[in-house]
Amino acid sequence: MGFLTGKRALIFGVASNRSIAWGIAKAMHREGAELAFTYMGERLHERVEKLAGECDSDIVIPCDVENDEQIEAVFDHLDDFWDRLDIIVHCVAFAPKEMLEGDYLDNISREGFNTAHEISSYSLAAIAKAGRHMMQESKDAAIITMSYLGAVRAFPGYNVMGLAKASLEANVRYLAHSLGPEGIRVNAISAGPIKTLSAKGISGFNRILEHVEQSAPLHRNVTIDEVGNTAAFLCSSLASGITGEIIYVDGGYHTAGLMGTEDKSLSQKPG
Ligand code: NAD
Ligand code: IMJ
Repeated sequence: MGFLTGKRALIFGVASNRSIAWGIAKAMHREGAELAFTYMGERLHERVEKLAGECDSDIVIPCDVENDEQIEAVFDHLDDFWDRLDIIVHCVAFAPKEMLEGDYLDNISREGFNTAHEISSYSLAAIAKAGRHMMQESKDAAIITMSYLGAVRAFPGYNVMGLAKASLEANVRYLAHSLGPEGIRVNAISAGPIKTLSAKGISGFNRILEHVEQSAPLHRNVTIDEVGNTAAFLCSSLASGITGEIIYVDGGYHTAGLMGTEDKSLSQKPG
C-alpha cells in the first residue's frame, strides 16, 4: 500500500511531461493519492487532460492564478467531486521574459516586479485562502511549493525571480504559522536546475547544468522524479512534524563553496 493511499491532491503547474509538477503527480499517483489538476490557458487543456488520464484522473480545471475568480472557481468545481482536500501542489512561476536576462537593475520595472511577485508568490497565499475550508476537513493536510537557490543567492539572469522566490519562501513560513493550528503543514522544495519549459530559452542554461555537475557533492543534476519523491514524502504523514521548511533537492549544490573549479589547486574533485 502506498504512503499516500486515501489522500486527495490538487496540482497546479503541469505544462508538459517535463514539468516538475508532473514529476510530483507521478510520485503521488504511485503512492496511492487521488489527483486533480489545473492548467493555465486553453492551449494546454488537451495536453493536461491526457497527462491526468495517465494518473487515472479526470478532474482537470482551468486556472490563471492572476485571477481571484478563477482560483475560487477551482475550489467550487472541486467541491462537486471531493468533500475534502489533503494536498495542494503549487508549481507556478512567471516573470516577463525581458526581466530574466542581462543586468537586474537595467531591466527591472514596477510592472515586471508586480507580475513576478503576484504570479510566483502571492498566488500561494491566494490558493491557500481559497482552499482552506476544504483542507480543514482533512486530518493531516499539506501544501508544497517550488523554490530555487536564487531566493537566497544572486544568480546571473535570475533577477526579479530571485526576489519573488525570497518572498515565496517567507510566504511558506507565514502560511505555516497561519495554518499550523488547523493541522495544515506548508513547505517548499528548493530544486536544482532542471530542463523544463520554464528553463527553455534561458541563455546559458546548459552551462549552469554543467557547473552543477562539477561542483555538487553528487556530481550530477537532479530529476523531476527525485523532486516528486521528496514532495510526496513532505505531503505524507511520514513528514507530520515538518512545516515552514525549505528542503533542498539539488544534489547538495547549495552546500558547495569553491568546489569543482577549473583550478585544481582549489578543488578536491577526484580524477
Ligand atoms: P514549467 O514551465 O513546466 O511549469 C511552470 C508552470 O507555471 C506552467 O505549468 C505554467 O502554465 C504555470 N503558470 C505560469 N503562469 C501562470 C499563471 N498566471 N497561472 C497559472 N499557472 C501559471 O516549469 P517548471 O520548471 O516545472 O516550474 C515549476 C516550478 O518549479 C516553478 O515555481 C519554478 O520556479 C520552480 N523551479 C524550477 C526549476 C528549474 O530549473 N526548472 C528549479 C527550481 C524551481
Ligand atoms: C530562469 C531564469 C534565469 C536563470 C535561471 C532560471 N536559472 C534557473 C532558472 C539559473 C535554474 C529556472 N527557474 C528556477 C525558474 O524559476 C524559472 C522561472 C521562469 C521562467 C520563465 C521563462 C519564460 C518566461 N518567463 C519565465 N518566468 C519565470 O517568459
